[in-house]
Amino acid sequence: MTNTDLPSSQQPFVTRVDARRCEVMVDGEIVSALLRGKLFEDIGSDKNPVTVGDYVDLSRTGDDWAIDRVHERRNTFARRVAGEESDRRQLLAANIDQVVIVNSVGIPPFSSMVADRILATCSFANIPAALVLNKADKGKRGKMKKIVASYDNAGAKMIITSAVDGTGVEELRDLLTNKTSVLYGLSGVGKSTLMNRLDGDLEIKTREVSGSLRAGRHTTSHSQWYPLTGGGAVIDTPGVRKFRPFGIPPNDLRIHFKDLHQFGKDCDYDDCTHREEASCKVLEALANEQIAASRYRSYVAVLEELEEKYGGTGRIVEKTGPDHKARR
Ligand SMILES: Nc1nc2c(ncn2[C@@H]2O[C@H](COP(=O)(O)OP(=O)(O)O)[C@@H](O)[C@H]2O)c(=O)[nH]1
Ligand SMILES: [Mg+2]
Ligand SMILES: [Zn+2]
Repeated sequence: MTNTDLPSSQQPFVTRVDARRCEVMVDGEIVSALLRGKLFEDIGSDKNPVTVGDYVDLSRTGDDWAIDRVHERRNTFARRVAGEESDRRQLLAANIDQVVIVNSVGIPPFSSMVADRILATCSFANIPAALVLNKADKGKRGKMKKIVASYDNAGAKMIITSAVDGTGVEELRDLLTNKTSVLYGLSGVGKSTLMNRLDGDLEIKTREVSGSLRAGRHTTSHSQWYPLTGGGAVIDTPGVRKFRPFGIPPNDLRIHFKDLHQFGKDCDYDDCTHREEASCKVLEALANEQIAASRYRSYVAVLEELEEKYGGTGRIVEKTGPDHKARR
């Protein structure tokens, strides 16, 4: 992508969302804007009508700005809402170039379950994904090698970093420059430290951007857009341990575990779920250690979760939100 695709200074876009208010970048300045009630009328299965990265139309009511319309989205990064509202989709970001999943090999320990759920979600949403293994200064070599090997054919670039000794920081900067990236990772993996190491201005910028608008509010529970000095932007999202994919029909999950699918496409049954089926090529590859056991476990866990949600493997009962039509 080129610089011209970055958020233009003309079209306002959302940099942060709260319950009934947003922060919107308008000609290089952040303004606070209300969400008009009508935005909530046609949101389908979505929990939230507006997300970070959305391009919006604004209007003024007295001294206040309000969002009238959300432009058609190029893509969405989303998860299933937890608990009672689990039939709904929670948008985390829109119009992004990639998702960077940040993990730690120190404390907290690496979680393949978190990474794998997001990788499948990104594949489904057609968004490139990369994996960062941070705190390499604390990781054991053998353990890190094993993690890297388990993602060999999973369809994501992997970068090993340390915000302490600077390992991989240049490579990470290259990955992020001139793109809009979602940073996803559990609290404590080192996202903020990495960003500040990568971009010395970022801390100052975030403080500038926050100003009085955000006084007294918690920043950790919301997605937040930050510009990078070298071009591009990152969207910091609060990581949850149980990231539930939304909208993937159980039967389609197979193709979103790319390393499994490499073998699974040759299974005897087109709809092989790779569990008990006879002469299943995935089970064979698993036995031959051509597929990481952790990846297979993640696949089965997500598949069972989706089957429970959909009432079986084949039935499709939910639709994704109204992404593909512009809202009026
Ligand atoms: N040893 C080590 N500690 C790190 C590294 N990166 C971050 N930390 C520490 O991990 C803790 C959490 O970092 P923070 O950036 O707040 O994590 P976030 O919640 O993902 O934003 C802090 O105490 C950091 O100093 C790293 O590469 N190595
Ligand atoms: Mg942080
Ligand atoms: Zn199979």
